[in-house]
Amino acid sequence: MAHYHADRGRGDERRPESYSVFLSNNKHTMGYKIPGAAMDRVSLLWRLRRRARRGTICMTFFCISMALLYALCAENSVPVTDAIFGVRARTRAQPRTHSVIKAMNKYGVKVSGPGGTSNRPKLSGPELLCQVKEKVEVTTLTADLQPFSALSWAPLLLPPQQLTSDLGPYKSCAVVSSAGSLRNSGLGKEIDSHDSVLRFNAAPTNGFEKDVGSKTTIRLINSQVMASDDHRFLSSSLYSSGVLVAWDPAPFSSNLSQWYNHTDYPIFIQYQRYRRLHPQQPFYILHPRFEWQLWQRIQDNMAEPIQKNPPSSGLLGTILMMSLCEVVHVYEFLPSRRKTELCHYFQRFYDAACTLGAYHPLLYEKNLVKRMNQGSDRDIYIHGRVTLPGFSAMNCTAKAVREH
Ligand code: NCC
Repeated sequence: MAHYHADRGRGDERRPESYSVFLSNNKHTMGYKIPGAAMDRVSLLWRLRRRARRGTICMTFFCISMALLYALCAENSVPVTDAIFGVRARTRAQPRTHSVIKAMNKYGVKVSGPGGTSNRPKLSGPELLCQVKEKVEVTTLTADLQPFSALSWAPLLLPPQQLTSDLGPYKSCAVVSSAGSLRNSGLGKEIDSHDSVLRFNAAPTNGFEKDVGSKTTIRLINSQVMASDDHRFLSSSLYSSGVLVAWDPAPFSSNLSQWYNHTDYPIFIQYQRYRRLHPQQPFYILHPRFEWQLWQRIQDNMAEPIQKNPPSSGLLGTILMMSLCEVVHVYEFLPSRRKTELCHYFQRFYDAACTLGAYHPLLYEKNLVKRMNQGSDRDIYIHGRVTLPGFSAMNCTAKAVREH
């Protein structure tokens, strides 16, 4: 047995058979005899010990791998099951990325007004609502505006009237964000019960009716969607019904001619192509003044500098609907108890920045909407529903605002 301990001490990896041979060879030289049954017990014990050792090594390896996997998934906001089953993921916006985006000023934004400091006056909900109503003009491009009036294509293709003259007024409207938290919401019927429903970009209804409904009155699309091949904007049936409204981030202080020559994405080229293919479908383009006036409202009412990029389609669409409707319900813009890092309800793609913002000042937009909300906090928590009054239903006389 002395050999047994000595060998074990050296970490001998001999198989049990060779170990028995080793013992049986030695039993004569060592001058004592190990009985057959005892030898079997020793060899069995050895086998069990070796198996246990292998098991421990495997378990350690497995634990280290799982710990690494969990750490990686946590870092990238990807559920571990999705990582194992190979779901497409994307890195969330890291705080450092966030501050880099905040420092960027691609559109030449000139900061003015009381915003960005903590000593600014904090407005009440009704004051905020009235400020937005008074200072944000929801306008769209018309054929009579410079430089369009001088362009051969524009009088034929751009609408002669403002969107707010052609559409509405509606009694009740729904704005359906594209958030992943709409999944399993069962809000479809409630959303469809509104007179008018606004959706965004490539958000589908087919296959998601139970959660997001099927009615689409207006679709607000950014110029990136119009330009990217992935979205097949010119041919996909997703865009071919309802009213289309497009927007593109313009330089902060540019006039329409400067923007026309320096759009972020080729919005005007795509617009002309689409209008020729679908001449009957109403299609408007937001005046860029709208996006920056709204940006100014956000910045003026925040205690810190916000991203110098236009608001997201979500807030643009919400304010657009406030100019057309008596009451507006916005779904899952302020996340409910279903809050998730799933970016969109229609894609298995995880990115916290979709909800919190990176490029867009989304967090601040949500703060503004939370302060303007006239519904209960419970409505937000349970249903992800915000209630906003339409501009036509607001009484913004100084007395009315004071008394609220
Ligand atoms: O993702 P997006 O937005 O199309 O979503 C529409 C609006 O819903 C709100 N939203 C969305 C997801 C989420 N988890 N929480 C939310 O609150 C937002 O208000 C959002 O505006 C956009 O604003 O146009 C945006 O578009 C996408 C993208 O261009 C389109 O989806 C087409 O692929 C932008 N994503 C990227 O550029 C990668 C996104 O930043 C903003």
